[in-house]
Amino acid sequence: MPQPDLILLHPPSIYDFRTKTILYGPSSDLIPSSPIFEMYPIGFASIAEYLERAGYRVRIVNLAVRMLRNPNFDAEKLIKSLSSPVFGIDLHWLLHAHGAIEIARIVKRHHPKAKLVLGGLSASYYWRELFHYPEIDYVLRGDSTEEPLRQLMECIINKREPISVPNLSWRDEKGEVHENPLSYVPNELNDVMVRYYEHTVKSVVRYRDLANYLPLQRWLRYPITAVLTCRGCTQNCVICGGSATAFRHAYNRGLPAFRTPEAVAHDVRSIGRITRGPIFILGDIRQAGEDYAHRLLELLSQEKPKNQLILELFRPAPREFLSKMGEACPEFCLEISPESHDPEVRTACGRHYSNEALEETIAGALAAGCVRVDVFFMIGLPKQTPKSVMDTIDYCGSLLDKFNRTSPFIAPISPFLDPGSLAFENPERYGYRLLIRGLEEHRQALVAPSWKYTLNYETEWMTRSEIVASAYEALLRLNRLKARHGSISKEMAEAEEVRINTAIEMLHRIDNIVSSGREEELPQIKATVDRVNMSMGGGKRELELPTTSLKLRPLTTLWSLVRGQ
Ligand code: B12
Ligand code: SF4
Repeated sequence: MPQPDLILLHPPSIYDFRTKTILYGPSSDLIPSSPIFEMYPIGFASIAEYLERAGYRVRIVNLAVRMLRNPNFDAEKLIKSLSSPVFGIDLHWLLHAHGAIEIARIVKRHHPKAKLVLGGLSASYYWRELFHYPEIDYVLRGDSTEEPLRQLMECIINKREPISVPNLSWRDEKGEVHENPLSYVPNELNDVMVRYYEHTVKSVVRYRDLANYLPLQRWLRYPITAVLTCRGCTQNCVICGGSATAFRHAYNRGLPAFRTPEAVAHDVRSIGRITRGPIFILGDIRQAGEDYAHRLLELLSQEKPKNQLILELFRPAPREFLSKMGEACPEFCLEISPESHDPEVRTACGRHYSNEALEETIAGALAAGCVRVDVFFMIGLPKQTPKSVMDTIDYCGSLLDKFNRTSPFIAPISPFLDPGSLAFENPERYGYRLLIRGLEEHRQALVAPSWKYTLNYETEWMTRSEIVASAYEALLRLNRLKARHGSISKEMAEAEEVRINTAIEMLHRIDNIVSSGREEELPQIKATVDRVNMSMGGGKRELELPTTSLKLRPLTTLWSLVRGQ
């Protein structure tokens, strides 16, 4: 097997999750990942494809998936066996802060001469603090690192100081840290994310290595994929670290950069060659304007993908537009996030629309053939009290009364309020109290025994304990509501009730252990805590769309498809 020039490693959220007793809570209940957050950033695939086009060999190793799939898998042994002049680790999501640094230490222990680069939004935000860890040689900042990384590779291989590599912070031979300007922020994305899905399949075949490329533990059973429409965002949701303001201030992006409708449609086509699983087109397709959205829908209707498409709306849409969605993507699924039933709370979050507009959109989507509208609410918002959370659940009941094929979901903002978000940067202004700010503090918080102690915030209206208690109460009530409406089966509702009640019991046990300082008792409850952590919650189960039996094409067929293009 050829030696790679760069190995990209995706860490588990917490490195030693298999030995520690930690109650993770519902943070990953509404995404396909487990609480170990094993999904690697899509940017890995884009970086790999771009660098290979420039003549470098790049390999992806998803350590988190390997560790989840096999309890005896020895991550350190694998890292030791790897050979490459450069290793990259993502610290895109802050909740990988523990795993990323521990993996960095292991890499340097076994490969002291290799160079180590970190990247991703959280690495960009915390780059200065990252240099407190002596293992880290480079941090590549910003949302677009393909070209800067190519330049850095060239410098490393030719043993040149990377003084002119944009977006790079680096440590020189004497240990001094330098900050190059964050100047590479492209407005066009035509040269990146080109055929990167095909490229990923090619790498799987070349390295005979499906295990390390899997984006999720359960991916072979439920091969959901995502297609990005842009980098950045037009919206300003107060709690989001990927908002327009966060991108401007923390990542130097003035305006979002959009992929062309043709590139997005191409991704849908190439994914269709690989799998029949659902495809999530990320971001409201109207962000770049109505013309863009109509062009994309036109291309999708020509494409006639066999995969079910999941589309997203950031705000309500008129019936005419929803009908176009239905014509272009028959049996599509729609996602919208009003955050709260209370328009005052919604407005405080930075979303400005009424419940009437929301309901008119749901009705329009269902009339247009949408098979399911998923409506997402959150806990831990500005102006939101515990009572307001329960009122949101009552509102979910009224949505279920009014509409078939509509699924409301609720989750707490957890474990972290995003760094870079308006609320994180100006907590008092939005009614937040930040309990943790720095990178090392977040790393330590991640290994606290329950998510109550990991939460990095509370609000003027809810303490940390109230956020946790409201979350479990809301989940219990919503589960019962759905069972009463027949939108989930009796068995599913019963299993979820048991799961939530066990989680509450474990939360109280952990509180007692912590308050009495008897941490040595934590291992006694590990088996139960792990069962709660790893059992699939009702929300995740419900969000899974039914898939046809042939979900993933055999690798040999995939290879010929990729080569034959
Ligand atoms: C798409 C998306 C998702 C997708 C992820 C798809 C994927 N596999 O990447 C889904 C819906 C699954 C998702 C889930 C989550 N997300 Co999200 N997501 C986004 C979103 C909307 C866009 C991200 C994007 O477009 N990236 C563009 C692609 C091309 O680039 P990229 O993957 O980021 O990689 C580039 C750079 O980051 C960098 N890079 C990344 N890694 C590395 C590594 C190295 C070595 C180098 C050099 C460079 C580098 O270079 C890449 C190429 O240029 C942003 C919001 C926003 N407007 O940006 C939130 C956002 C990134 N997500 C966020 C969060 C919190 C989450 C969750 C933790 C939420 C949760 N509790 O469930 C989970 C984590 C999932 C997991 N790991 O298992 C926060 C992150 C805040 C923070 N700093 O921690 C954001 C900012 C906003 C938000 N709240 O949604 N998310
Ligand atoms: S949460 Fe709001 S600001 Fe963040 S990516 Fe979604 S729409 Fe944009």
